[in-house]
Amino acid sequence: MLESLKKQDSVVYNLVKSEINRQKNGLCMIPSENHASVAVLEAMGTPLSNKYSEGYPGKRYYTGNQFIDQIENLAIERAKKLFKADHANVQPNAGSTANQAVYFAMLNVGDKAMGMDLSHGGHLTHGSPVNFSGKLYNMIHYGVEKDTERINYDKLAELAHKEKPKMIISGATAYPREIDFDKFTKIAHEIGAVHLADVSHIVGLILGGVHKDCSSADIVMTTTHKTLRGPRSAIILCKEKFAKQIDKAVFPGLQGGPMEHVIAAKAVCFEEAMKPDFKPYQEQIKKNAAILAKVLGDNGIRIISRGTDNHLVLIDATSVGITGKIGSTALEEAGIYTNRNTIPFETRSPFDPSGIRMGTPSLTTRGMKEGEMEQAGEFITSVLKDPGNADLKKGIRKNVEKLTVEFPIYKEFD
Ligand code: DSN
Repeated sequence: MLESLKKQDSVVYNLVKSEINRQKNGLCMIPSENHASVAVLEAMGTPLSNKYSEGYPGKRYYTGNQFIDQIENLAIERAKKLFKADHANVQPNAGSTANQAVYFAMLNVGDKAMGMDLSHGGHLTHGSPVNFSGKLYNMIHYGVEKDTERINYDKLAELAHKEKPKMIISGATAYPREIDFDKFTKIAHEIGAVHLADVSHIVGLILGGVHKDCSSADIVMTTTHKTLRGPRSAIILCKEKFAKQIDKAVFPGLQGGPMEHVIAAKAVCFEEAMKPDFKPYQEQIKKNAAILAKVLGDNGIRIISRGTDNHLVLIDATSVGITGKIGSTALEEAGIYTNRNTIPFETRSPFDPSGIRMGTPSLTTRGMKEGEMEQAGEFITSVLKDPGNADLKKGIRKNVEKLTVEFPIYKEFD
């Protein structure tokens, strides 16, 4: 693979190759990342990228869409089957644009909606003041309890009944605990609100049956590249009564020509998620995260909410006397990729917060299991306890590389 690129543009080729090697030789532990299959990558690298297809299958504004229509219909049908959904829109380019489309469909500018606070684990698009969601809508926030660092559903219900938002958004990007989507639906419906479940992070776990289901939500949005292990993109699923509004909001409301090469790759990943090996993969992601949390916790690092129910572990780096930035930078130098993150009731700045977020989807894709997670946990602990020690980081980097050799990602790119 990549032979033509190599011949024609060695500058881009060399950079692409360096990135492939970085992924190969390191431990990619950013919980929102994964290694998609070669079939997914191949679908994206096709001449489908050349085609304009504004509109929807059977109702395009351009000719020549007979095969594109079949591809998009296939993606729609597979998404509906996989999620047991009434309706699927597979055109959103990213999670943010998908959430924009849902807001555009369901709310008027200035309307009240409710989402999880960013610093408690929510997403930028769930109402952060620096994001379109916080600028255009009247967003109120729920968070986690100070002692348990978990959502308190009674308090959430109380807030919803008091504020009466038109839409309640569930879902998070840095919440290590299970989310009870049925409780969100019940609370939303009690006040006549719509429940949007943003399941981007945990979608694979839900489909694999190792996380509570989200099908009671009126609208479900998910990115496709995290635990679902597809292309970098998103979809929206909804009850039939919202289908027209959602479709109109995506196109012509927000987007122009859909990226049909990515839609083809989404169709491929939906099929992969229906295969028998998907469930054991998701089970292993969760087991791996639990072991990682245990090793780090046993080594004296404070784990937010004292553990994890999903694919991610959020640690308080200040518990070992450093910041999230110092810790994640030191880990990067040792070949371990994580991200600095705020923790609930954060006292530091988002640029150099207290926390570090890490997860297991990518390592599990490589075939790593409990034993390797124990090793990773020990590597991480040594670096975080002595982040300025260059020799130590060099040594850990060597050990990381040794470990990764046993768990290759893509032989096609070697
Ligand atoms: N930026 C993604 C994450 O890392 O969780 C969410 O959009």
